[in-house]
Amino acid sequence: MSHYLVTGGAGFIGSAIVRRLLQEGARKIVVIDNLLTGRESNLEEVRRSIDFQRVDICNYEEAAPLIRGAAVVFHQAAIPSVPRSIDDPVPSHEVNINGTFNVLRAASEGGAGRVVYAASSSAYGDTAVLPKVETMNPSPKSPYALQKLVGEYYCNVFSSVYGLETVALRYFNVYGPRQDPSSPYSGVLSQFMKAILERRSPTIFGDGEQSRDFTYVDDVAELNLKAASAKNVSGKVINGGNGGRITLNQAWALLQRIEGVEIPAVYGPPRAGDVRDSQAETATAVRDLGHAPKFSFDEGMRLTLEWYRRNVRG
Ligand code: UD2
Repeated sequence: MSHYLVTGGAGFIGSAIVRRLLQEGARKIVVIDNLLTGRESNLEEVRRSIDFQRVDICNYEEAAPLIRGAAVVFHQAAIPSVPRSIDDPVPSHEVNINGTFNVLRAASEGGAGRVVYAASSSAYGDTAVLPKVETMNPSPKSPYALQKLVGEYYCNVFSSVYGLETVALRYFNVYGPRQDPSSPYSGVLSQFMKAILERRSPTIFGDGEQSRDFTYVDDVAELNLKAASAKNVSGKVINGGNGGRITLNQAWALLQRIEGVEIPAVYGPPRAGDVRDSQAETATAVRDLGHAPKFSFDEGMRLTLEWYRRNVRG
């Protein structure tokens, strides 16, 4: 029986894909994760329904046999974070470029059915126009953005040259339950959630008027499943966003309103490599994948905050 393979399946997004696959009745799911940023606890209640392998995608010899023959490979393993890639570019280069190459090579040589790749909206950089459309020229501003873009190009080349089915989904600032708030490189909303529950000020880099198209993790998991089965999409790049645009000041204001507290943010210097504004054009996902996000920002934030309240110690 052919299987689903999720690289980075113990991570925040990968584990959401694993859960969604199980809901759909998937029988055989193999998870590859080196547990650098992923955690086995993210898979706690589904652990016995999957085959978890602590393997690094940079180790081709170990990863390739697991990828061989997969019906679909959901390639989520990565070292994320723009500032992390600036502070320490070598590991993210290794994993995001060479690791992705390994996954594509193993999928191609091993006859896998399709690779769905976690690309990033950071590839756009600062565009003159919003929302950002897939036909715009990429303009990466950080090592991370460039690495993720190289992965997209590799997907496209593996599709056209080797006939491997690939789809690249450009995620737009994914947030939700299980996003790890503990590192300075963690996604901003996870850090905001922790700060509000601890009743302390978050740090906002810049004036807080930069905006993001925050996308709820369950919508991204659903998008992945649609991309796994859609027809005539091989080699394509498709935005995985919500279609809206929220400033950091608005996001922090919403959390204060929900909690009924007033805690001013602390403002610091803007971050190197940051994109100013980000918003997805979602028409391609609707047209090619039949996907439209379900979670409004307000709903996603409330669900996420409840999860952090129950699961993250202040
Ligand atoms: C980028 C990508 C996103 C995803 C992510 C993975 C863009 C627009 N988005 O997210 O799609 O690939 O990388 O890491 O490129 N900030 C604060 N305080 C904090 C932390 C962050 O103000 O404590 C600011 C930060 O300066 C930025 C915004 O919040 O302006 C979002 O930062 P982030 O690290 O959550 O995500 P971002 O946009 O780099």
